[in-house]
Amino acid sequence: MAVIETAEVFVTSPGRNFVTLKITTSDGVTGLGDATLNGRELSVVAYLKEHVAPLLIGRDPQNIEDIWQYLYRGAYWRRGPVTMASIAAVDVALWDIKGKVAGMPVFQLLGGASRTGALAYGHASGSDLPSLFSSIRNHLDEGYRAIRVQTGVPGLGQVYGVASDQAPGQRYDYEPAGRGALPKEEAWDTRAYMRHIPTIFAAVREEFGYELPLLHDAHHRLTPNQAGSLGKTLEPYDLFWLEDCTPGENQEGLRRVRSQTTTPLAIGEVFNSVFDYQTLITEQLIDYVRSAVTHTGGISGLKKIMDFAAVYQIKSGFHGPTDISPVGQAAALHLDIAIHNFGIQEYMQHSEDTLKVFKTNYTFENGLLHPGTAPGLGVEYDEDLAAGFEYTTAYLPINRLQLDGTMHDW
Ligand code: CS2
Ligand code: MG
Repeated sequence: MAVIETAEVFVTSPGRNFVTLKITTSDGVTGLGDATLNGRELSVVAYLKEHVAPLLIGRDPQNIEDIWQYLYRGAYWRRGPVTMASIAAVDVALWDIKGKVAGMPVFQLLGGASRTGALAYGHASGSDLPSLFSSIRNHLDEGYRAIRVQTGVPGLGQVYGVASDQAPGQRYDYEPAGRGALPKEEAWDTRAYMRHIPTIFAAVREEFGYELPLLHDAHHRLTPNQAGSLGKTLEPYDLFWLEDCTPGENQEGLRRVRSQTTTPLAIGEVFNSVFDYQTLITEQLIDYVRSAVTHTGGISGLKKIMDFAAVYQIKSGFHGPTDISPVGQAAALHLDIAIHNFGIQEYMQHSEDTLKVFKTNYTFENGLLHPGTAPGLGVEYDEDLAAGFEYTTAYLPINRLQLDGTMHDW
């Protein structure tokens, strides 16, 4: 019987910071897992190196569920982003190994393909309408069939999620502009935002028609009452979803939103376990689960959440920004293809440097993503190349009210 021989942790920064776990068996089979926690990367490195890797050596890599439970229940300290990203990395690496040993892509082990490809959405943004329209056109030219729309707000400076001076055809990625010892500070005004956003969606529908699925991310900035009101105002523009309208950890708050609007809701990119969703799912307060494989205990953790959600007709909309590595993105795609209650997959596209370090097999054709049919996850990690991209601290921005500098959700 092959056993786990080594569990190594790599940190690299080919455009963004990534943490990768590589498990090797005594038969020489390797598996990769993504453990990237944006802005808090090294905490997961320490958790994995100090407290997880030593526990894995000598275990049977085939027993994915038992190892998951061993790390989850065995730690005593449950849940939390650091713990769940660490468990996710182990879980995904073991699925990769199982696929390679079986000679099958991971989605086959999850029950096979339920669809030919996963509908993807891209990020269009612009500080004003002309730049937003050109960004939407660029995405349509690239083949996207669903588009997230973010814009600047008059009177505010840089707003997270909006490219400032994006040249035509250039992809938007937040973090490369955000390196440094301290997080960047942005200013916020909720009333200005709420007045502005409906005018943007009216203009986009007028220009691009009603066929194109449109999404929008409110980044946790609203109260339930404000979110209900915005959702109601946006109803004529037929959004695919309104994302993170409130800080979702107060699950009961979504009752208020839900009772006011039929605009579909997506929540969960900062969640890490099924318990974060319990009320949201059982009371059908959301329409889409936004979690990432990388932050929710891996394929095993997220699959359980999705099976629970399926009972309540809630679908997936997995988190896929560029701070999830191509390993995490590939893992999401295998799940997307396999589960019945797939909804949509976020796809921001990694930089060229990232894709040199992580060689992927997934494809994007006609607006649909496919994980490919290579055994396992279908991603290879170039350790030598990765070593040349040194880690530098990079934080997400923080948000303060423009009026008086009070810290605000974003
Ligand atoms: C965003 C992300 O993709 C999204 O919907 O909310 O850009 C998110 O802010 C980052 O992934 C945080 O690490
Ligand atoms: Mg988001």
